[in-house]
Amino acid sequence: MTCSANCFARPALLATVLFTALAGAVSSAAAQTATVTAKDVWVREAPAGRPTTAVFLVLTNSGTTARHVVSGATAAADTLELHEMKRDGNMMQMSPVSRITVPAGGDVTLRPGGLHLMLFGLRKPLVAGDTIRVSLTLDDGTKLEVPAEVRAMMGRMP
Ligand SMILES: [Cu+2]
Repeated sequence: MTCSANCFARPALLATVLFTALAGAVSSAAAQTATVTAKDVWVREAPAGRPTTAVFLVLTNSGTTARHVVSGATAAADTLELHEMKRDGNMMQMSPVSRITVPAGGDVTLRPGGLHLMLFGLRKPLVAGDTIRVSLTLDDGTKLEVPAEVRAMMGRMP
């Protein structure tokens, strides 16, 4: 099924509100310890004039409860969205997702052609070798602050 960004907007918002309410109710008991860590964090370089790019990383959950990335931000761009890329017939199409799950005792890899963090409204060119800081918010309210190394990536989108 083909789906534009619009189909995601309302259910995603509702899910976020419900989930936030639930998380608030249980947060005092549940998640006092950060169990999710990030590694291999990088962002595709973006020359002057290019308004978007994407961040890739591996998230590992050492806990016994699945955790979900629900939002993110970076000073390097106006907006950060959680995205996935899927094959739709012969086309690769990307769309926003409301959250990215990090399974209990497991990991999830954000990579070109799959899940990624999409940056919109880049505030300056990103040059290979530079570092930007990315903040991710989990469903239990914890935040993950990680440096992302700017790397060149030829030929592939995003
Ligand atoms: Cu994207």
